[in-house]
Amino acid sequence: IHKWYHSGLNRWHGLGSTADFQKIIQERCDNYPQQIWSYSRSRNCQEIKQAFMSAFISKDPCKATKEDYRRLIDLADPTVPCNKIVLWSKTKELAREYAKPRGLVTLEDTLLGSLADDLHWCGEPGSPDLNTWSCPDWKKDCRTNYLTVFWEVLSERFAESACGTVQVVLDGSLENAFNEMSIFGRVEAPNLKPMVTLQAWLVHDPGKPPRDSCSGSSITKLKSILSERNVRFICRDNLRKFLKKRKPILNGKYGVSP
Ligand code: AVW
Repeated sequence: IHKWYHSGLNRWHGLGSTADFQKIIQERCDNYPQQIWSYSRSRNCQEIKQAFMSAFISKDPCKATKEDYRRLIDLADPTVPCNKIVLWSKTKELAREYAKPRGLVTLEDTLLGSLADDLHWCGEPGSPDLNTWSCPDWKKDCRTNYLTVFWEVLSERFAESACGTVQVVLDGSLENAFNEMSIFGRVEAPNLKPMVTLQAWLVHDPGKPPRDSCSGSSITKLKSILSERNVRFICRDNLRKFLKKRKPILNGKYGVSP
């Protein structure tokens, strides 16, 4: 039995904090593109980094609250012009490839989204350090972990702030392209303002048969959640065809086959 086992730092089932977390946050903040500062109010990177760290350092990693991130979010609230937001669920890479050449914005393009993109973090009660051994897993440990709560609060603000037409890229190769347990399903869709239009794009993995479509039951569920909120809904089944016309080269899972 190793020393780290006894320290308890390895007790969680999720990945540990990303090495050099603070340094990465600082660098990403300093290098965040000037021309899109308008998507967030502040650019005091020192202050933002400190607010980020103090949200979770020394705290129980399973007791994250929205309140913990309030100061951080207030420092760099995501604000995006109408008609430019692209949401996603299980389709991050494709959504970004769709958004980028069109000047559209995913959460990862806003300041806080870009700082935290693909990073992991958690602290340990009574310690000034990050736990680099392990962090709580959503399923196996606790839902109120700092990573999950961060994406929830940020996504909530992002969706609330949206105006005009909002787009969402969903994976039609899954049984349920719309999943009520996802952040899109439980946080973003239910926080869209009345009178917003949501345009869903279903994407089908070229190697797999389509399993869900605009007329499938998961999309019907999404439609009913939205109609209760007076959000208009449009659904299209073929994002890949649309992408092919405008941008033929795509890499990765959703790539266009030769
Ligand atoms: P998912 P969701 N970097 O693919 O609908 C790292 O099922 O739940 O999609 N982790 C992230 C990031 C990121 N940039 N963004 C979200 N996560 C976490 C935010 C989060 O815990 C965007 F606006 C999420 O549950 C999308 O419209 C999971 O990774 C929406 O949330 C991805 O699960 C995608 O969330």
